[in-house]
Amino acid sequence: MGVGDGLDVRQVVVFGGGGHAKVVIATLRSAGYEVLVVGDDDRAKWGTRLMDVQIRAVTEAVDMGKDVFSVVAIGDNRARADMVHRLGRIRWLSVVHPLAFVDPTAHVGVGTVIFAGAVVQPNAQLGDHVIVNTSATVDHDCVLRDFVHVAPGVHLSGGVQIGTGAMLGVGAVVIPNRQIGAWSKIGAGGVVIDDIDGGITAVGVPARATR
Ligand code: JB2
Repeated sequence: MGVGDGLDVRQVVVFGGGGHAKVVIATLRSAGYEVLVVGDDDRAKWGTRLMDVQIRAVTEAVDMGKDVFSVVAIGDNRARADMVHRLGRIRWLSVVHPLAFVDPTAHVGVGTVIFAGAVVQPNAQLGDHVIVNTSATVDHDCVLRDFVHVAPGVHLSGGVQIGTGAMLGVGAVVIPNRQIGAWSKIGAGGVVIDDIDGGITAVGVPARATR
């Protein structure tokens, strides 16, 4: 995780103050972190609280967080990537819920969050700012590039490769060794049995591209 001088390793700033941030905050707390502040662009939320944490403007949260770690907690992959790029040089934290299992041989990138009930098997490689949502499973040798989101209950068989920014909806399933291209979306409950190109939406059983 990279600990610098004067850095408080148990405090975290969260960017994004919606539903996904609630689960990120709960996960951080379960893992023993304290959330200092939430940064959000929505003025209507400034001064309100999320899970008992004050929401402030993003610039203020950046200021408050300069000596601690941060996580971007926005579920939408493009919006999360935009926020990460906008914030620039920040110390990103990755967090694993204590009730998730991540094999020690798996790689977990910075800013990545792994929620309760998730399982990440040997030699899986998770990039930066990935979301492995509640009870999703990522089997051996899977590769998930940066900004991927696998929603609750997704099951990835061994050797699956997911391109940057791709999104798999709730309960989607991918059979072994298939590839899903960057920024594609798989609809909830979709079953992927063929490779999926980048930038498309595929739905159904088996998952097929929508027009
Ligand atoms: O560029 C942006 C952006 N910048 C800041 N796009 C979007 N969509 N939101 C942005 N935000 C802030 O992130 C918004 O001001 C808002 O406070 C928050 C997004 O909150 P919302 O509740 O709309 O979405 P979410 O990402 O927290 O949760 C969604 O994704 C989760 C994975 C929901 O669909 C959840 O149900 C889901 N579990």
